[in-house]
Amino acid sequence: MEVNYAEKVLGGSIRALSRLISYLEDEDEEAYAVLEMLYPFTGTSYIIGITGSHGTGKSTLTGRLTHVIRREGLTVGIVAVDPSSPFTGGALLGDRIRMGELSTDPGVFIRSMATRGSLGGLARATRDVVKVLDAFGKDVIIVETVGVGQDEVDIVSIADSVCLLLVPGLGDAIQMMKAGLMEIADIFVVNKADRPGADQLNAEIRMRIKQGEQFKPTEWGLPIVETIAVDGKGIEDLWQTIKQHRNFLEKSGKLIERRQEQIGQETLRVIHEQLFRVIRQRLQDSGHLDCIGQEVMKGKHNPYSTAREIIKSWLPACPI
Ligand SMILES: Nc1nc2c(ncn2[C@@H]2O[C@H](COP(=O)(O)OP(=O)(O)O)[C@@H](O)[C@H]2O)c(=O)[nH]1
Ligand SMILES: [Mg+2]
Repeated sequence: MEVNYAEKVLGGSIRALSRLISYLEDEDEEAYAVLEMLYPFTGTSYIIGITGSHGTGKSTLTGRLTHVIRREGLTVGIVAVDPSSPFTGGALLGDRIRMGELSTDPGVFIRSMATRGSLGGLARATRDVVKVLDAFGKDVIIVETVGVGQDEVDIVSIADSVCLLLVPGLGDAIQMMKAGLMEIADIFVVNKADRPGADQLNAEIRMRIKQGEQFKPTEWGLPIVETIAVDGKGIEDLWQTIKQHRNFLEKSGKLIERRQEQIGQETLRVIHEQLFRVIRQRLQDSGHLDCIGQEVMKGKHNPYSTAREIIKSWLPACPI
């Protein structure tokens, strides 16, 4: 990476932007240095999380929402995360086709991301790409992610407003409650409202919100928006609701609070990643890693005591 990517990205080069993102996806050390240079230029984008089970209409809705936002003259960055789709998988292609008309709009930048090699790699890459798009100057960034099961992308740690999509007839609400996902929503979206059962789902969510309030009172009313994403119905409503949420966060000081918390968590994650990387490297280089198994098999140690000793040798002050 001999050219100055930071300067080019800040200058509006889409080519440099795409390349930098690829380097970040590959966990390139130099790309991280560029990210650091870009950091002072971040913080101005508004970040929307669109989450929900597979097939609930997230991509369709993201496309429609982008159209509505573009009509106001705002620029949009889209990061579509699908851990289940391989690099060239069908879902990726599907997203591209559905969002096809948007891809010719210079005010829209779309990036689809799939599973990366290392554990947590996708989560890190997603956050990094959002930061780069922020520095690039996108007014709004939409992150689409499957929020069910072992999803490694924690959308709450990325987004300012989280929209949770539910659809009638799937028993989805129950599933979401079990997964603790209802708690992360700022806005509930009942998509596929053209299907039977939308009213029932609406009532279920309302009940759930009421129950939740007993434990955690919230000043934000947790609105429910009904949409038919395929027809573009309710999307304008959704955008207005997102703007109201933004307004609420800004006026109450909660936007700053939320972002400060995210920065704290992000710093912890970087410490975790870097410490792990350094220790792994040293253990591999010194050949120590190969010996650990032998030692444990001989009955001298166990992985827990070994880990403790290693950490202690690195951080003598560490109380473990
Ligand atoms: N009937 C109906 N189908 C929809 C609606 N929104 C999306 N779909 C369809 O649901 C399927 C999955 O949509 P997609 O956007 O790929 O969902 P994702 O997996 O959550 O991104 C597609 O066939 C869409 O055309 C809707 O409001 N009503
Ligand atoms: Mg999708």
